[in-house]
Amino acid sequence: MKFGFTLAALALSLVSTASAQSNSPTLEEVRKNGYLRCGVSDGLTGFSNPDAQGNWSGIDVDFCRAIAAAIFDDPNAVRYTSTTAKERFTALTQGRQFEVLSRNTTITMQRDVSLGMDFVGVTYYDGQGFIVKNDSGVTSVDGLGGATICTQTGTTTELNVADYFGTHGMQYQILAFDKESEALAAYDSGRCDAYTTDHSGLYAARLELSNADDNIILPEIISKEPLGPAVRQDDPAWEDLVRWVLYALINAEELGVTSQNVDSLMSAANPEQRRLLGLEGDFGKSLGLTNDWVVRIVKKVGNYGEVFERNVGQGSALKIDRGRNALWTNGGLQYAPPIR
Ligand SMILES: N[C@@H](CCC(=O)N[C@@H](CS)C(=O)NCC(=O)O)C(=O)O
Repeated sequence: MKFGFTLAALALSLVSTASAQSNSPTLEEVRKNGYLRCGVSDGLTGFSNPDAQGNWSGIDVDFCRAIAAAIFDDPNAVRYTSTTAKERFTALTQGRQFEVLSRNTTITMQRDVSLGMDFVGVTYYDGQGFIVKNDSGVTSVDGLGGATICTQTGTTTELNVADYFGTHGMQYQILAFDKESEALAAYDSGRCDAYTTDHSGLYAARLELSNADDNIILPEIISKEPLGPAVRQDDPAWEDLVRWVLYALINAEELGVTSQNVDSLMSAANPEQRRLLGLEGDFGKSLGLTNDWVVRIVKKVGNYGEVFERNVGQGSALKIDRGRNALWTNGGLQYAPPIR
């Protein structure tokens, strides 16, 4: 009897410790290192871009900051590694250079199924577009027959051009570069008639050109580019953690929880808010975190809407509309399963 009681008391005390024991080797390694390693781009405004002091910002960066906030209560406990479009997947899988790839990466079947990694969800619904010079007189993609088009190696962008021009019986020539800066410089100097990439990337690219106003983004979107973070396939508990950080950001926006009001919601009566904020249930602990994991994320990084507006929306130089990235409750596609 006594032994049984002691065991029960021990079990109870284990359950009530600050954060549950994790069954994720990746989380254990991240904790031991004291920081998350995050694979990002070479520099893409709005997504992952370093300033002159080497401080990174962008949606993709904020996603890693949110994971670090959940684990360490410190969004700055992240080390960033730049990786090219071509090398990003092997850097994650074979190279094990980082625990999360958060680099404007399109989810495709081949990438998900054949490369030893899994995507956790969509951080940004994008599609491919084109930018051309005003004085070319081109106003739609139909006018690009026979054009030379600049883009980047190892991207879906290259493949979509082949599909689109092929199916529309249009001639074209691709000039592909390893780095975005090289592709853009080639377009800027007139070596190419058009530059093509994810539509969001065109907004960023336009700002880098010698005279932004001399260029227009064509109206057509020729592909689906659902962009999302990826992790290695060998640690399902880590994958769950990373996936639920994304869902937490989206759910926080849907439930009206912001960096500004999260403190005042700690006495909320709404059961959905209570579960999100760890006031009820053991959802954080089920991920190997503390139950206030979402409070940590939202306080330090904000909810999905705040992250979007700050980096690519009205609070940024890009001024991209929410469009498809609005919440499903506002006619968009952003939708996260419930915390319950
Ligand atoms: N989403 C596409 C394109 C990704 C891509 O590499 N885009 C370029 C142009 S927006 C880029 O990230 N450039 C910045 C860099 O290479 O660091 C993919 O996953 O293949």
